[in-house]
Amino acid sequence: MDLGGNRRGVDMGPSAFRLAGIEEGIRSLGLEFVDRGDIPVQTPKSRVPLDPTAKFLPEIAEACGLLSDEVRKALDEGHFPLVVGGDHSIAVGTVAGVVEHVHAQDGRIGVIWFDAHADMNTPETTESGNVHGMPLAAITGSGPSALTQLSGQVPMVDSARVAMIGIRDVDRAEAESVRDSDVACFTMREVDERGIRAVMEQAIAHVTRGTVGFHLSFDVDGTDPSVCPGVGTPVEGGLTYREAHTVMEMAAASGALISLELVEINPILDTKNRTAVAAKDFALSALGKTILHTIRPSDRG
Ligand code: EXY
Ligand code: MN
Ligand code: MN
Ligand code: MN
Repeated sequence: MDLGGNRRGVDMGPSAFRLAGIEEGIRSLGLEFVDRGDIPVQTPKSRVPLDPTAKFLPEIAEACGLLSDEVRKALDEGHFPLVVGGDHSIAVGTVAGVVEHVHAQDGRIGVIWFDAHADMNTPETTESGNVHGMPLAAITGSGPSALTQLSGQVPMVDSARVAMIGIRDVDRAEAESVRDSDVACFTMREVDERGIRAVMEQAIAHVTRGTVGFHLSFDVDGTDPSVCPGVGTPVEGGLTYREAHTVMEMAAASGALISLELVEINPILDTKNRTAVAAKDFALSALGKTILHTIRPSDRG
């Protein structure tokens, strides 16, 4: 879902992901696959947004409401929701659906936010007015009201149970919001210094403390643009292909991954569907495909 927030094209992300072979990949893991189709997104009546501080918010909120119902239904039916965007603003819908399902059993969830960006702007702090820079603020209760009310719970997720990984591009006012929140923010500097395994170990411990599990919101622009070039807001110096797989493999191995979304795949900015193919491979790692399935790690010293 991309309502012209920053670049056209992410609306084709789901098609590119299907073309990348996600169904075959999932079936090759011996898992069932149900394609629940695309969420209809209203085309704005005008390309000029009503509110320049939260562009196309009514259309985004409506689509997130539909997405939330679909995600909750999938979980109620015992399925694992794999959501593909589409703009990162869809995360409000995905998380709302997961929260509604889990709250029905008195549970709480954590969130791992894999991204180059903090996505914690609000209409008051944004420099672009693009809602894809606001979803985590909405999810933790400080974003645009039309989004925070989605699940009827404000905040949907306790910011103390959120961990961001890959952060390297945060706006000035937004950085204050991140600092003032209880979100655990693992920037690329920490990945460089401590390694992705140590960061992911701490992130998983953080988001599973007192929760029934976690949602993984994977913005493909968290990887380096050389890995996923087809994104609307690329930022140099991201995670490598193997580091991204490590994140996914550790999420799978944790046994606490409740749901996954992959967002910001933009085929018109891509070459040879590379970004959707990489996203498909990351998704399969999150669903349990690791090299361990085929060989044992060398335990020789
Ligand atoms: N912080 C910038 C803004 O709010 O416009 C850039 C946000 C990019 C968001 C992409 C989806 O991760
Ligand atoms: Mn976007
Ligand atoms: Mn994002
Ligand atoms: Mn991003």
